[in-house]
Amino acid sequence: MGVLKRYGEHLPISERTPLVNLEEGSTPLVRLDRIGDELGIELTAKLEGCNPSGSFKDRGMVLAVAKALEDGARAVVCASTGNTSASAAAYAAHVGIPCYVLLPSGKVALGKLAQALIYGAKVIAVEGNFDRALEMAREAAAARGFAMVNSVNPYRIISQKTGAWEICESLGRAPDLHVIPVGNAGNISAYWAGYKDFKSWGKISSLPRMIGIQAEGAAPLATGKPCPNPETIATAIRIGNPVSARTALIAAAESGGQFETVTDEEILSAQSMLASRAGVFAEPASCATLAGLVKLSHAGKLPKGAKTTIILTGNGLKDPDTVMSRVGRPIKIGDSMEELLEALS
Ligand code: AN7
Repeated sequence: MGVLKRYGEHLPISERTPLVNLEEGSTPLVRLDRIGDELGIELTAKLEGCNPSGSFKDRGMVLAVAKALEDGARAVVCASTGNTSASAAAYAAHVGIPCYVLLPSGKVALGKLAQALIYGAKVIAVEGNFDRALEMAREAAAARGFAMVNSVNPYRIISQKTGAWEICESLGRAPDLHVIPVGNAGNISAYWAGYKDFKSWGKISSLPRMIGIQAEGAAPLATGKPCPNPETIATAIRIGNPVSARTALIAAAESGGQFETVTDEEILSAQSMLASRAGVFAEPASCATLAGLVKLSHAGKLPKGAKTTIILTGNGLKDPDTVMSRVGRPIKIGDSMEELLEALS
């Protein structure tokens, strides 16, 4: 069941809203016991890479596109570090309206670019970073009367709250620590709002501490300083001027949480750890969460036994390049059993 159906009563939909559905949401919440034991916490991961376009963006995009249709929009437009464009293109294709996406040229993972193109979006590579592309997309939306489907669109954030609701329903409570990668800062804002909803509806009694992880080279919230030239291997979160900075800072402050930075090296090492010790392959931005936990653990700042949920926002298959440049190669053999048995030893 897609999120509009599963959570329709809590979302701003009317009889006139088309119930767009790619069966997004209802993603697995997986226990990662081997890694959790090592860190001394009870660790679960929300596998948002299991969404139809392979990232959490689908949760919000489904409502944004449904509302665009309801409002009679002729097309949708977005700027993106990759996943928003893949998601927008998928939903636009599903409902049959044009999609225009602006990408920072040369800085989008291969799988995401392939997705936007195969779904049939018009893809425009901007010689500039994401922050500039977003400004241009907003102006273009206004100039052409297209629906803007970045997270400046309030429906995106509202519908992304469903992730928090699902976690609470799976755990029967909220986690103690909610750890999430932060780029444009919409998702951390959405999750915090979602947890607060569930508390105000009497469905949970405690709220998690919100821990936002940024890449060291793109960390305006963690450092409190503007970041005009963001740079990180985790291209999804290569963002210097987050649109939802204010609500993200409030989420961390209200919840007793914090922002933390991790280096590209720590991100890649966490990606390997997740894959090889949990069987979970997530894209670099998502792995910033585990990198952050490892860092906090080394600093002795991880409460023993804390129920901790990391949001693995995107599928590892979206970005094979960062993996292939550092893993081993297959062992090449001929077609003899002798060579095979030798290779197996
Ligand atoms: C895998 O696609 O901004 O803090 O344009 O793709 O809500 O921005 C993607 C962001 C984390 C950060 N993990 O979420 C885009 C885009 C992954 C992401 C984030 C993104 P926000």
